[in-house]
Order: sequence, then C-alpha cells, then structure tokens
Amino acid sequence: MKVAIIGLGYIGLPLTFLLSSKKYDVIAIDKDMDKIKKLRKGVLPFARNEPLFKEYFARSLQNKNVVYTKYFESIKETDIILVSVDTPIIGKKPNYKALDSAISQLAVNIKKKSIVVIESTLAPNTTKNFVIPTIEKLSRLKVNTDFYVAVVPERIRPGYIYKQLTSFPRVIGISSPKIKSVMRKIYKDITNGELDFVDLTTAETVKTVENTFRDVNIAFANEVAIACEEQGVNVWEVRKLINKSPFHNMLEPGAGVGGHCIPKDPWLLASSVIKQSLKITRTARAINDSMPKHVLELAEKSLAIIGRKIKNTNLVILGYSYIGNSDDSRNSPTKDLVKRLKMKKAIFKIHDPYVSPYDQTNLERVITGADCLILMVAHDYYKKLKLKDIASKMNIKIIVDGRNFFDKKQAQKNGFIYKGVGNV
Ligand code: SAJ
Repeated sequence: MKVAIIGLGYIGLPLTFLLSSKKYDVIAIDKDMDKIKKLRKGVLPFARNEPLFKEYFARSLQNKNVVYTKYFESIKETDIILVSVDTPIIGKKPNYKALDSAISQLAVNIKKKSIVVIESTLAPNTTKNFVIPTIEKLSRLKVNTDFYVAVVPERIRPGYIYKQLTSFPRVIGISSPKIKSVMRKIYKDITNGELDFVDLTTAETVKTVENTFRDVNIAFANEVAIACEEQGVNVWEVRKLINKSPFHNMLEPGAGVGGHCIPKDPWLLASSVIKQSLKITRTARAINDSMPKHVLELAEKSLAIIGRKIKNTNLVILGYSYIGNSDDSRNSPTKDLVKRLKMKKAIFKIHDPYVSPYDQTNLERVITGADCLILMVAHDYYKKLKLKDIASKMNIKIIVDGRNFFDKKQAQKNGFIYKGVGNV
C-alpha cells in the first residue's frame, strides 16, 4: 500500500520511518526544503537524541521506500494520506494555517476512494466543519462517496516516541464504517495497542480532553504547592503521602508547563465550546502559566533575606527545554522566566545540555561567582552537580529549585538559602 505523510515533525517523521519499516511505500511531504534536503542526504533534522530514531531512519534508508518531497502531486498515487502538521494556538485561539495549507493542496491531488487521516490535534468539530468541507470544495469530490476521512490523534511524547507509537492504544474516528477494516490494518501495523473506533468529533474530543485533564491536574499540584509554601510544609512530602492512599495520584508541581501539547490542547478544547465557558480549564492554564513568575518571586524572596534585589544580580539558569532529557524547547517555561528577568534588568546565564546555544555554556564557569542558581529543568545531566562544589564556587549561595531536584536539607547544610516550589 502506498501512503503519503504530510508534515515531517515529531509525529510525521517517526511515522514515516515506522511505516517504511513495515514495507509501506511512503511519500513524505514537508514545506521545509532544508529539512527535505537533510533527509535525502540521510541527516536527521531534529531530535537526534531520541531513542531508536537513528536506527529507524537508517532502516528506512536501506528500504529505499521513502520519497521526500515538498510537492503534493504524487499524492495521486497514494491510498492513505496522513496529515501531521502543527496546530498551534495564537492568543489562545487555534491557528490552522498549516492545516489549511496541507488540506487545500492535498484536496486537488487526492485520487478517488483515498482516505485522509488527520493525526494532528484539532479542536472538536474541526474535521466536520472545516476539513471535510474544504476538501469537498476544492476536489469537487463527496465525502464517504469519493473519499473518506479519519481522525487518529497522535499519542507520543518526545523521549519515548517509538515506545509509545508502537504500543499505545489509539482512538480512531472514522467518517464511514466502510473504512474500518483498512484503518484497522494500517494501525495494527503501527501499534500493538488497542484500537477504539468512534466518530470524528469524539476522537478530537478524546485527544483534547486527555491533555486538558493532565494540565488541570498539574495546575492542582501547583496550587497545592503554593498553599504548602504558605503553610510551611513540604509539598513533596504531602504528595508522597497522598499518593500512598489508593486511587490518588497527585501530579508534580513545578516551574511551569511547556511542550507542544499540554499548553495548547486546553485552548483547542475551549475554542470548541461557545455557549459555556470552561472555567476549570481556563483557570488551570492561568495557574500553570504563572509558575515561572512564581519561581522568580522565590528568587526575589531569597535575595531579600540578604537585602539584595534581582536587578544587577548574577543568576544562572539550569534548563531551557520544556522537559528533562530533551532538546525540545517549545513553549518552555524558561522562556517566560527569561522575559521577566530581562524586564527586571537581571544579569543571567543559561545552561542546557541539549538545547543550542546553551549547550555551549560552560557550566562550571557560569556557576563561579553567581549569586543565585535557578533550576528549571530536571535534566539527568545535572545529577553530577555536587552541592559542596557549587557552594564553593558561588558568590552568594542561593538555590531556587523549580523541580524538587536538590535535597533541601543538604543544600542548607552547605550554606545555601534554598527555596523550592512548594518547599520553602
Ligand atoms: N509537568 C509538570 N508536572 C507533571 C507533569 C508534567 O509540571 O506532573 C510539566 C513538564 O515539566 C512539562 C509539561 O508539564 O513542562 C508537559 O509535560 P508532559 O509530561 O505532559 O509531557 P508532554 O508535553 O510531552 O505530554 C505528552 C502528552 N502526550 C501527547 O499529547 C500525545 C501527554 O498527553 C502525555 O501524558 C505525556 O506526553 C506523557 O506523559 O507521555
């Protein structure tokens, strides 16, 4: 079977390599010619430290069954077209520019009886109200007569892409029962996980609610952390004991919520509900977005203990990616912290072992003489930092811990003023 994949990002590219390994002929389409050139030369354009990525890529090159192109014409030869373009939000509203471009170009190239599969995350009812009408208008074809549509939201996380892609259950929204068997076949080739068939809007709703659920639960953990700071208790001890009781799973408070899914999907969900306003969803977003500011306030409170202000203070920030052990800095909380530090005229250096150019920062040199160390991302790389060594190098010994990374008692034993989110 010949498939086309439109959008070679964190979803589309792993899918290209996986389907190639399953002996599908793949037309891999992306608008970024630089990315196409790299892939044709056998160079991975991103996520080079993603487990199994290099191996799957090498195998697909040996299979010689992937054509990389920016042009849509060859879609005419394909039976299934998978769309995995980004669906960002701008000002809390969905931005479907990339989706519109992909759908409009595929519409004028699809052959009869082909299936358009949307893997991108969409606000509920987008496929029904936008994708299908756009294809019908531009192709003059009729859905469920001349072409079919499916919505199969991706469920992968950088750092675990192939493990999750090949094992997670998938929700498959279909425009007609006529495509159930062929959709089952292709997704059985992708994952060993359970396949659940639903309608298009249910599939879109499951995905956006899934991530909103996570965002709300993280926000609750953050709100408890702020309460614990005021109560003078350690949120991490509270959380550990709560989670010992059956059926309780409080998530982790921290320095903020970044990434390509969690900060975005609640707004996609909220945009689809017009008559009501999703109060918990919106409040949770506001709480999580406020955490970098909260970290900055902890730094200011620490400095105030010794009569210092953040202005003209030498800070070192550990971590720029949105999550530990990843080079992905999309919607990273550190970006918001940096913006605030600049407004306060603080002097700061950023280190991150995976994100350029901060991977070039000499960690030992920036710690030397610093007045305050702020940990934003729990990279395993930082486990080699010894509190005793840091203490001997810093000018003023202040640690603000955004991810419960350091041991507070040990830090205090080494002379640090230590303030962690939820543990001050
Ligand atoms: N975070 C917290 N506290 C937590 C968990 C996460 O502050 O308890 C922060 C992280 O530091 C990060 C952000 O939230 O900045 C997102 O972290 P994440 O663990 O949710 O990782 P993501 O963004 O890669 O989420 C993806 C999602 N998967 C898809 O959208 C397909 C999410 O639904 C998954 O639950 C998550 O991966 C996962 O755990 O696999």
